[in-house]
Amino acid sequence: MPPIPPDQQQSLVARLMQACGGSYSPQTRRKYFITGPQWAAAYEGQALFHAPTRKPVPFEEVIRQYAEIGIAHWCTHDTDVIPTEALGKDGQQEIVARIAASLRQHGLACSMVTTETFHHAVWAASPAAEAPEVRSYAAWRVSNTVRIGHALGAKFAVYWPGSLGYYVQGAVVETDTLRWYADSLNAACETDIALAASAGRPTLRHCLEAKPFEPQAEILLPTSDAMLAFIASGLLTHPEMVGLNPEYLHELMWGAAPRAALARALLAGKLWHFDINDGYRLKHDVDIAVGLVNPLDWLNVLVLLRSHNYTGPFNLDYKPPRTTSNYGVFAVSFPTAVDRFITLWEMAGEAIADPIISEAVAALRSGGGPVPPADAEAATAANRELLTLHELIAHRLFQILVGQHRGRVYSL
Ligand code: GLO
Ligand code: MG
Ligand code: MG
Repeated sequence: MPPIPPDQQQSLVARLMQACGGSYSPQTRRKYFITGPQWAAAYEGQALFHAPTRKPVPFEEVIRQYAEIGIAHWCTHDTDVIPTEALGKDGQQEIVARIAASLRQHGLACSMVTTETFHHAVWAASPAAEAPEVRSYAAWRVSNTVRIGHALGAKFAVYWPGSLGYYVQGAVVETDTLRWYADSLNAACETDIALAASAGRPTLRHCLEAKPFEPQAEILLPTSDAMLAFIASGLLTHPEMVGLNPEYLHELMWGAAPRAALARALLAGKLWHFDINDGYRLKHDVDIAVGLVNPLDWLNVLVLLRSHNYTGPFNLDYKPPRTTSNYGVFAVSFPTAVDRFITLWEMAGEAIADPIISEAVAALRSGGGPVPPADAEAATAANRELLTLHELIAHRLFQILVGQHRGRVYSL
C-alpha cells in the first residue's frame, strides 16, 4: 500500500469505521443511562513521563459531539470547566450559565458533578490534610460543587479523593485523616440539604470512588469495601446520602473480581453510580474503553447488574488512547465504547433468558436429593455429576459472547 497522505487519513478511518458496521443509532444510544465525562473526551493524552498528544477540547464541543453520538448525559469536575481561581466568583456563574445553555441547546442533561481534590498544589497533603485551612478549603470546594450541581440539575456528586494517601508511614495519623475526610463530606451533605430545600429539588446522591493505588503510595480508602466500612463508621452525619461509585478497573487493579465487589455494594444498597472501563490487574490505571480487555468478565458484570435491576448511570470514565487523534476521539473512541456497552448489555439479557443456563442453575440449586445432614460423603456423591454444570455454564456464556447461541458455527 502506498503511504496515506495526512489529508486522506480521516476519510480512511471513517470508511473503515463504516465497514465495521454494527453501530447503533443515536436514538437507541440515548435510551441507556450512559454518561460522558468532560474530562474523558477532553483528555489530551498526557501522563507522568508522557506529553500530550491531542489538543484541548472545550465543553461546548464535548457537549455538541456527545449529542451527535447519542450520549445523553454529561458530567464534569469543577476545574475541568472553571479555573481554580474563578471558583465561587462571578466567573463561575458566567461559565455555569454557558454550560446550562450548551446542554439545553443540544438536549443533554448534567448527570453528575465532582470536585477535583487531587491536581492542584493545595492538595499536596490531601484534602484531609493536617492544616485546618486546607480542610476548610476542601469543605468549601465540595460544597461549591454541590452548588454547581444544583444549578445544572445534576442528580449525583462523586468523590474520588485522589491523593488521600501518603508516601511515608508515621507522618500522618490515619484515624484523624479519616475523621477530617468525613468532615468535608458532611459539609457537602449539609450544603446539599439546605440548597435542595430552598430549590425544591431532591438532594444529590453522594458517591465515593475508591482506587487502590496510584498516584500515591499508601492509601486510606483503597477499595469499595473500605468505603462501605467508612460510610458505616459513624463518622458521617448523613450516611443515608452517601453511597458508592465503583470503577471497574479500580477493583480489578487490586486483584479483586469486579463482579464480586459490585455484588457486595448491591447487598449494602450502595451501588448508585458505576464508572465503566477496562484494563489489567496489578498495573496502572490505564482506563481502556469498556470491553477491550475483558469482554467475558464484562458480560458477567452486566448479567449481575441486569439481574439485580441496577438503574444508575454507566459513566464512560476511560481515556481514549494517546494514539487516537482529536478526530478519532469522537469518530471512533466514544461511539465504539458506547456500542460495545450496549451490545454487552443486550447480551447480558440473552444470558439471563438463556434456557440452558437457566436449567443448569436451577438444577444446581435443586441438588441431588436429600441425604442425612451429617453425611459429607453422601452430600458429595449426591452432587457429583451436577457440579460439572459450572463449567458448562461458563462455556455457554462464552458461546453467547461469540454469538454461537444464535447459530454462528465454526465446525465446518
Ligand atoms: C481516576 C478516577 C477519576 C474519577 C473522577 C470522578 O482514577 O477514576 O476519573 O472517576 O475524578 O470523581
Ligand atoms: Mg473513575
Ligand atoms: Mg481509572
